[in-house]
Amino acid sequence: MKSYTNVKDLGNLQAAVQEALEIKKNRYAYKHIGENKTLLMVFFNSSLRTRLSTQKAGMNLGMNTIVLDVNQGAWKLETERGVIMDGDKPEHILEAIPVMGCYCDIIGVRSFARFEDKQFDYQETILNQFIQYSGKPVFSMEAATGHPLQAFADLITIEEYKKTARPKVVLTWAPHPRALPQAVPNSFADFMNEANVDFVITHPEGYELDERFVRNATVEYDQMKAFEGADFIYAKNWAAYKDPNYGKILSSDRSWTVSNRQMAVTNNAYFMHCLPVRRNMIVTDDIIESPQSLVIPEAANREISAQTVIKRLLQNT
Ligand code: AN0
Ligand code: CP
Repeated sequence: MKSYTNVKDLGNLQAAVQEALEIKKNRYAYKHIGENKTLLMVFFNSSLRTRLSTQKAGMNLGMNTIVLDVNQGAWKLETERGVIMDGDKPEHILEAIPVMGCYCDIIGVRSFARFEDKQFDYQETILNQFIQYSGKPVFSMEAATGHPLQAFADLITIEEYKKTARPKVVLTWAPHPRALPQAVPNSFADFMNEANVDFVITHPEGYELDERFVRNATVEYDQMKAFEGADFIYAKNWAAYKDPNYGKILSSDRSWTVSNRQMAVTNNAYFMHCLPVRRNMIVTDDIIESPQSLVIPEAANREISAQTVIKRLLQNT
């Protein structure tokens, strides 16, 4: 693997999940493959899980890790080519990226959608510049349109907890006070469409995701109907994708907050969320604290998904 930005980079997905489960059984089995190699993690946005789990994954493989928070202590970066740099940004990303590439062997990048320009976001301008100009293998730690380390961890979690060969998995929109990217639902859809699951997406009208991610999933606008018989409920907020509302909040309807009312019609479903989660906006306290909640096992599996990906980048397999 030369870079990791979406599900296709994993090749055979079932084999990747099996490899991850093997790594989970003995996460120090490959502790020499990263010896004298350096992992650089570049954050343009905040993080708790990705920062810790990816650093831990690198350490499990014997790597040295460096973390750069671009907005805290580094020079402010200009990202547009052709700009006369007479403003507040002293450095251009087109120099910064190859410089970063000099000091490491693999680069992880977190760079969220900005919601200023849909094309800039959906062309993955920042992530692709890292791929093009760093000279090193690059992986997404949530970029503008995807969060493939999260979705991989979610699939591993579903594999561990499923009780039937082909479970029903429902991705549901839920309200949130701030506009959030579509990266998590996009990648989740991408992975579920490749997995052996019955996949349903539910959201209010206007929240349709990019059809390149939705593909053959069933879209159901009635949340209660979508939840019927579900084995896994995956909650997430996202802002509108469709024009002319790209990046906007269209609904704050708290009847979409996942509670006992909707969970009652499921097949005693597990509850999933990538975290961080706003309680009583996305999900009630009762549901996230219930024995059916998988939010902590999902977070734990972030170490495993990251380790599987970094191992493949190190070995170029
Ligand atoms: C981010 C998002 O929704 O993309 C990160 C989730 C992993 N969430 C927030 O900014 C709250
Ligand atoms: N789920 C996830 O990526 O969390 P962080 O934003 O804390 O890294």
